[in-house]
Amino acid sequence: RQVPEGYNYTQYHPMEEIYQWMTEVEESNSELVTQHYLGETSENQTMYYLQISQPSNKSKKIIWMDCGIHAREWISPAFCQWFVKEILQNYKSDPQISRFLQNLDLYILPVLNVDGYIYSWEKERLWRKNRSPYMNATCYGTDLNRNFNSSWGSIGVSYNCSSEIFCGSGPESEPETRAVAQFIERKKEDILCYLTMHSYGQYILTPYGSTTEPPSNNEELVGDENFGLLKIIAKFTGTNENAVPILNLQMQVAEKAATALMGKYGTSYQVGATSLILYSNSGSSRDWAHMIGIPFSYTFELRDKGTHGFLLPSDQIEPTCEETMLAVMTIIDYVDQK
Ligand code: ING
Ligand code: ZN
Repeated sequence: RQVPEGYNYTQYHPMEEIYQWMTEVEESNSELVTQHYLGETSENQTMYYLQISQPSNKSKKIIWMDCGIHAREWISPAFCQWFVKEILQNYKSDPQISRFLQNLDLYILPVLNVDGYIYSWEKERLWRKNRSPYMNATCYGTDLNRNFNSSWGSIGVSYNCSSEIFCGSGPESEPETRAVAQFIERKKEDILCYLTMHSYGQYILTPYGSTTEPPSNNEELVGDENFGLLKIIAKFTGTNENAVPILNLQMQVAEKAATALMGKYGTSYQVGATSLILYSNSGSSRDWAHMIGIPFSYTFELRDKGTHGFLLPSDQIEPTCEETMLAVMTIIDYVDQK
């Protein structure tokens, strides 16, 4: 059964159709899906997220996934939609999905940067930022992935509003950033994992991007009693910070995810801390999410490695989403088992 009826998941869709899709997904799966208001963009568009929850009295943990923080990375919203479709089509028959839905709720924001996404469809295909005006509207757009309150403005950013990596006038200066940050902050005790989907480059990136310091060590990551297995790993890691990048739990889980992904079509992903394997940047949502205490936080850079770059042909949507699904399921499964 296609959900909703007739929707083509192997094409890119303009914002209007994605709005429509969200409404129809909710209508056709009202037992599982709720569409919620998240906030408003700088051009007064509405940001919605989908909550996928199986009814239960049990209190559940949360997996958060956002797509489309950067306008031109069209494969990212396509993946969020694919992910929702896969869950809805398979939750009854797939034991892995039905198991984790007993413990976890999924929160999915299909398009974070709505204004930018619309602009990339209508005006400038390679637009990246949001569309907020600066300097008496002489330049437009903040890089929302430089606008979070994690070492804001310190490295890998520009203060020039015409730059692609303009970090805004201050941490959370943009309404889109504030909408996400306020929501995550309110729910953070329950969020096990923060996933943010980008393209391109084929990476799974772990915190941090703003410093080469390792993320919270395994003992901190472990946190509570349920993380028993992880405690054993932590014992071996000890408190030696130099050992953390290799034995860090987030890294290990990401490696497992990359291996699962590769199993599908042989696509190779590199795993590591942003600041160590790429370059440093501050104000990213992934760093911020981990900084405020979310134990697992990842940036995905989906296909490809530069042949098509942001213009990934639509005939690659299906294989990209299929393989990425395996990686994401690996991560969810792991944080569920803890
Ligand atoms: N990449 C992300 C960006 O915000 C990133 C993540 C940061 C990658 C720093 C590498 C280095 O720039 C994309 N493609 O948006
Ligand atoms: Zn991006």
